[in-house]
Amino acid sequence: MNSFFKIVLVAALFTSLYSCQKDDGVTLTPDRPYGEVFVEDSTKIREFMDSHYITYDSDFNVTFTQIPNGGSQTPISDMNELDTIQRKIHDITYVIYYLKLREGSGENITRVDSSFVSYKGFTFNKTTTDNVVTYNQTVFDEKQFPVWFSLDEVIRGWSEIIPLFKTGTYTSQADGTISFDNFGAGVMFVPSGLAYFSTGTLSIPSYTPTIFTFKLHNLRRRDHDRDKVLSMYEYGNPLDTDRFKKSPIDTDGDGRPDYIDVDDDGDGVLTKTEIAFTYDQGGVTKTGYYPYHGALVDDPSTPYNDTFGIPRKYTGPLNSNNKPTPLPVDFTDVGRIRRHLDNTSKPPYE
Ligand SMILES: [Ca+2]
Ligand SMILES: [Ca+2]
Ligand SMILES: [Ca+2]
Ligand SMILES: [Ca+2]
Repeated sequence: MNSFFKIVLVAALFTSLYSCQKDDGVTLTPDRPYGEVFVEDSTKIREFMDSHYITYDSDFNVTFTQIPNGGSQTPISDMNELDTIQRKIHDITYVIYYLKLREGSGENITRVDSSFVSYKGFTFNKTTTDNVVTYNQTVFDEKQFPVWFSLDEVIRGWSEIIPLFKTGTYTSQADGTISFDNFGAGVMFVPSGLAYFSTGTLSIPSYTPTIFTFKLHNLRRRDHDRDKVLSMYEYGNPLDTDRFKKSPIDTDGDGRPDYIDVDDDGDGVLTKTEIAFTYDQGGVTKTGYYPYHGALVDDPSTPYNDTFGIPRKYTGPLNSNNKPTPLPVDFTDVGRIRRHLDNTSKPPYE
């Protein structure tokens, strides 16, 4: 992960810990209310968008320039590419502005994947002298060459905005370098409550909104708990397109969401055991794992059926012995509930 974000995260953790200590003789200023700071940040962000325009080159390197007196440039606030999302966090509804300069032609990234991004982050400061308003921009971090970091480990503004974009394409050049194209590219205007808030950093004052330009070059799906089910499928019901706006599901209610729980249904059997199957390969018994979704067509070169995904949970009606009546195992219905997410299922399943 990018060291900058790591440092910021660690700093945020320490701050929240220390702010709870009242009896060590140190007087600490309590954090300001999130709602009050958000109103203040929103005003600053809107003033910036009203007074600046952007230009960018073919590689989506963006420049922000203050509109001169009488200038006819289109302010950011009037751009067609400007959009907002709303998120209920900290008991208030945040409105986050962002520019979708290009969505990207590749895969959708989720907030539990790793992203390969280049970016630039800056703060801005407005001063008024003799009725003349001047803005200073201060770049606090920049990566011209992409770096990896996981979207569940960075500031909240990133976790919310980056998944609105897609990756692009890349081609290897003869000299060993890789060129990226058609990637998602944008700008986000992050209220401090979804970034560094009271903590700030060495170069970002407390309660200061930040602006990031970014390009999403590539992604890597993660399996946080290594239970053989990708985190993007464990976060919530994949049929629910809004699932990443909600809290992650916790099937067994032990306080540990499924994507970081090795035994999702809490039945004492590891998820990776529950989704394992064995097959014969040249007289040798091997172990495979059902993918969340099976393949569309069976690959004849593999000794197992590739169209199988994680089977349906065991849910027959109770028989006279109070045991579930066996049902045919279903590996393909997209609406099926996966057995590793079912806290009533017990092995054996079939
Ligand atoms: Ca997993
Ligand atoms: Ca759990
Ligand atoms: Ca899990
Ligand atoms: Ca289990």
